[in-house]
Amino acid sequence: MVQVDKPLDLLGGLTPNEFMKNYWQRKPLLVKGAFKDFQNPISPDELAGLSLEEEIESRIVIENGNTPWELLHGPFDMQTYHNLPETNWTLLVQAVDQVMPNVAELFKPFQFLPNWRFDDIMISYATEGGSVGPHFDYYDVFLIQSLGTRLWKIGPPADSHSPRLDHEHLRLLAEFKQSDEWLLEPGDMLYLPPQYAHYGIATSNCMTISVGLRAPSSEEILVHYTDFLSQFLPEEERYSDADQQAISSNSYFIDKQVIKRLRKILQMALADDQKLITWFGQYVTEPRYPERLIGEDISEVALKELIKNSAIIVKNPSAKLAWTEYANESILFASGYSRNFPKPYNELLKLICETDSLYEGNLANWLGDSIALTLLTELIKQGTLEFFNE
Ligand SMILES: [Mn+2]
Repeated sequence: MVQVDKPLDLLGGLTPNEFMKNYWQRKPLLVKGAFKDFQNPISPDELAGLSLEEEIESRIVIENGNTPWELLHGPFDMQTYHNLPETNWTLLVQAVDQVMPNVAELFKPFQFLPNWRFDDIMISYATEGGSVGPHFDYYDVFLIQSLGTRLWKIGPPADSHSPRLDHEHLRLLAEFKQSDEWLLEPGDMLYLPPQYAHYGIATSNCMTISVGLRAPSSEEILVHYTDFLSQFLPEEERYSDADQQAISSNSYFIDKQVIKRLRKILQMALADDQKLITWFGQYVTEPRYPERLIGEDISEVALKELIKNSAIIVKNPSAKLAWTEYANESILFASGYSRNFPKPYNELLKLICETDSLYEGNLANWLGDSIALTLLTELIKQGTLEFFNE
């Protein structure tokens, strides 16, 4: 349980309630000393090491490269690092939470937010002067300073009409109007709502951890949901106009009745909340790197035996889970799939989503239950859950 009316150092003494009411999605919040005695979870060398790996998404931005704000895409090799200038470049590594459990721990202080809203933890290392330029993002972010110092210049919200520098990949603002300026030291945190212009400049070699959120765009929602719905729509369901009157003139004219008939089709299609929640849960639990969910073939009998012999089951760090209730049922979403259960299984669904590990102790009530055992087996086969190897 999160105590939502208890002041937190993380939020500069605000309670989660106050933060949500006054800052969330509204305005930036600087918190000096958000993390007391902050331990940097990853060294610059380790971060650079990750950027050499094939399956890890990384970028380097060089302010004065072959082009202004030159963007390089990983994986990199040692030669890349040898060729970099002394200063004014930044390395950015995506989804570090999925490969370093101690980085994934940084989601935990933010449990007062809906879990599905979290995307990934991106970590950047910048040499002195390093920056990715003045820009804005469409997502909320908590920027935690983990090493060295970075000066953050903040501007008013920008949008798709704001003038931008001509850059193929970076949303760089052509005009940056500064309204605030803050120097972040290790353990400090800056919360930025979507669209706020920001310009972070390393004032020494520094690292910043970005706990990033996501929010699907209206375009994404409409395109993906209607695509999901299409599987339930038979061909015979179509525009029909038995009430059409014979036309005496203006046969080329599209009259208002047509819009009414079209709207009715759309309203009928969009009225089903069960389909909407099912699509949404599947959509937001789709893994970013599905190839990392390996899955293991196992029988229910064998699984039960292993658990009784003290096997520990953990979530694959690339998997995503969520659950909900609809009408008389509960729904578990696991890495893009969903399955319905009778409501007495809520406790099990909650346990699977929330706990760090499943073992004989916390599964005791469920090991004799065939539905529960089938579910656990399926999640292991699918790769959302896996055996913990010490
Ligand atoms: Mn940004």
